[in-house]
Amino acid sequence: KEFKFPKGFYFGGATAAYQCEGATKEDGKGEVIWDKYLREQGTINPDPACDFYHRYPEDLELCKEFHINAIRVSIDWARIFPEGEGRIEPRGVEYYHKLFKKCHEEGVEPFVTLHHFDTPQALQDKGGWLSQEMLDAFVEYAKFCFKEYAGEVRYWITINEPTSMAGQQYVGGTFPPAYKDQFDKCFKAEYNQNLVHARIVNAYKEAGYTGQIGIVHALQTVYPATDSEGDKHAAELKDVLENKFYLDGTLAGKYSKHTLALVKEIIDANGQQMIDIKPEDEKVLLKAAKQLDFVGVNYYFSKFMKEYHGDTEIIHNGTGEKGTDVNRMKGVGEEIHPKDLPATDWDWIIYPQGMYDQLKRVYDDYPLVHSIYITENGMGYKDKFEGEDKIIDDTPRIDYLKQHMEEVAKAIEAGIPVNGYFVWSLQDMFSWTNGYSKRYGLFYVDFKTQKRYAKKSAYWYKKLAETREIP
Ligand code: BGP
Repeated sequence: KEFKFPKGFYFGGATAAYQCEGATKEDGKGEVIWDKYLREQGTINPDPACDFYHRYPEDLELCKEFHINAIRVSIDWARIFPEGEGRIEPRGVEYYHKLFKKCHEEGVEPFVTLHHFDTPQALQDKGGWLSQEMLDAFVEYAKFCFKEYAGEVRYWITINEPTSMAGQQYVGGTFPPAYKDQFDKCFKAEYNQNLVHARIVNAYKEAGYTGQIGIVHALQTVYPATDSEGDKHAAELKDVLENKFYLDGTLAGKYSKHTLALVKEIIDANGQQMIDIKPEDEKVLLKAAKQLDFVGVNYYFSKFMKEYHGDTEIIHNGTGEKGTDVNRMKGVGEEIHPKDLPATDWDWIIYPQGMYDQLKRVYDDYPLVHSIYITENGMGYKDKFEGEDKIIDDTPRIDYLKQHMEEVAKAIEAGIPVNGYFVWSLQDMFSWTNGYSKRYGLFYVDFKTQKRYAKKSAYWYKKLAETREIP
């Protein structure tokens, strides 16, 4: 019998404020870390992106037409608090009211993220995730949004992919302020993100709102390259760095001894200072983990690890020139690319089974978890526009989505409570470290005219959402 996704399952499309809104200087919006960074880099212009700030009605109408019944959007903190705290900008507040209203008019449920990589610059200047002021300001901003948009937003997400944020800010050097090899600061930032997330969840629950609140993690499934003890250990270290420290903190509400031992091993190997774990903080974490309504899983690729003891060397493939990616970390291990596995042009290894394995691990290892959404999954591809009258053929993306959806179906059949799926991304927008040529959308955007064109994958997705069966 054909598998059918359950009734009420969300078939969504995902976006993020800074990647799609454009209008970075409009209506009193404050600066975020990317404004300064991208200006200094001189490569990617965040304006007008796909002009979602003005064109959201059209995109939401497309959602309806294609049976997409949910959308991930994020609030740009600096539209509401231009300095991150204190003064409120009413035009920013009003914009999101209009956006949510339109979502509901079109029957598209908004899943709203409070922080999707766009820290206000004023708070970064005070130390970003490492500063208490930023953490306190984040709680205030969250409380403001809960109250202001109560009744309009039923699904809240505290932070999008804290791991990408901390890892790329302090170790990889590809997110502003672009530090490298600072594993101690990376883990400290992660510790603070877990804690502030927990404070926000607790505040939401204390205030008695009836909606749901969750967090979104970027999870990469990590496998050892061979059966050797060294490779297995490298895989464990990588898993702690990328996944487990967050999963423990937010889903168990407690860091396991094993997790902390591996964190210490990574920090020690780099000659840095182990972070402090405070018992009073763990109380806050546990309280939040018990009340968390859902966890969002962003899954794109898996990693295969080899033992490595040299210095850290990270070369980011941000150009789409296949085979240029290098990632070996001191105290962790080296990523290898198994020859028999396909990869995208940006060297992201395509391994659908990693989706199932990851979902199973989240559900089996973290018993407090009772609801999961796939909050991002998709394929970066160099889509070609061949004329107004031709449908953009993105068959490799359809194959990717189909294979991953099959793994989601397998997970549901195995009793794992997956309640929705969001394609990254709804429409083409820019990619933080890769620019506008790395496209993910179901809808192609001509960035000059801002016209939208449904790709072949959009029609495939429509059929899926209509029939709840994988075409
Ligand atoms: C996630 C982010 C998204 C998005 C996506 C694709 O990490 O939450 O914002 O960008 O990945 O990644 P990239 O744009 O680097 O290809």
